[in-house]
Amino acid sequence: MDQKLTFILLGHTGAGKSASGNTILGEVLFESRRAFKSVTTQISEKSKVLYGKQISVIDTPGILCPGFEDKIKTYCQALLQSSTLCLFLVVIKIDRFTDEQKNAVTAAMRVIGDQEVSKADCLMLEYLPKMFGSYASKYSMVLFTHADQLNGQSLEDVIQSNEHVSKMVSMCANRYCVFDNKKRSNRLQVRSLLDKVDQILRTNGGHCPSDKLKFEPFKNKDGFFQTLVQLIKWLIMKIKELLASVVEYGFQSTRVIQHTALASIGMRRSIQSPLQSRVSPCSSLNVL
Ligand SMILES: Nc1nc2c(ncn2[C@@H]2O[C@H](COP(=O)(O)OP(=O)(O)O)[C@@H](O)[C@H]2O)c(=O)[nH]1
Ligand SMILES: [Mg+2]
Repeated sequence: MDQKLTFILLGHTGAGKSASGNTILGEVLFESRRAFKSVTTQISEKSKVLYGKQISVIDTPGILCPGFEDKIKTYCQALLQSSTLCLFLVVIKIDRFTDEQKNAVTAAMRVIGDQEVSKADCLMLEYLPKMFGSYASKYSMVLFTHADQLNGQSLEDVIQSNEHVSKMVSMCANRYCVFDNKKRSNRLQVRSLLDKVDQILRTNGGHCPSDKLKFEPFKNKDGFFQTLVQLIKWLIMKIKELLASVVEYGFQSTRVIQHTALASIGMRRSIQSPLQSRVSPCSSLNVL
């Protein structure tokens, strides 16, 4: 069986974390109901074998519940230290994106992020890139819930309609999934989530993020070869990471150049008189 995979659900109270945990595992294992305060009051883990994979889901209380952000962060850090392959799902209800939702997403990013930024510093999502560390950008995904409330709108439109949500999605390398938790029996939504996880693992070398190269003194020939294989795998993973960041850098630079070019064309147009703007670019060469 493949390596165990652990999903950690993070987000605001009522976002649909527990319901999504139940959808992933295909049965009601977490308590989920409508309430003003968090129904989930403890961090809890449930596991199951799904499609030949050992899957664990960690459900958390609403991240804005007093004291919970720090508890969840400590829990996640301990989990990462144990070399568990973890994937963070930032759960967002398809709804009006309120300030509270924004703060909950920001808090989730503080939990995932590996840079120390004070809470005061990152009350707004503008600060997210600063704290969104390499781990977070590789092993996190946005999970939208309440797909049944899309009312014919496309999810892409919903994402684009809010700059914070679209920023959030792009920080997760445009990885997102959507669940209708009222249709738990629709396993296609879970298959689609697992497919995206496979993509992440392929891109990031299928390694646990906290995977550190550990060298044991080799006692025999087998030990030597095992270490050699481990070293080669580690090198391949690092090369893939490097290539991925070069591609990402190239993509970002192209976008910046495009934007700058478009902006300068726009500026030139706006300072030209309407008469001038009708003159073809070649005519100015003719004058010269
Ligand atoms: N219609 C609909 N309701 C949902 C969906 N996901 C969750 N809910 C409901 O939203 C409420 C809060 O869900 P819950 O999982 O307890 O949220 P949590 O606080 O984030 O764990 C419950 O009444 C769920 O039945 C969904 O996809 N569609
Ligand atoms: Mg819950």
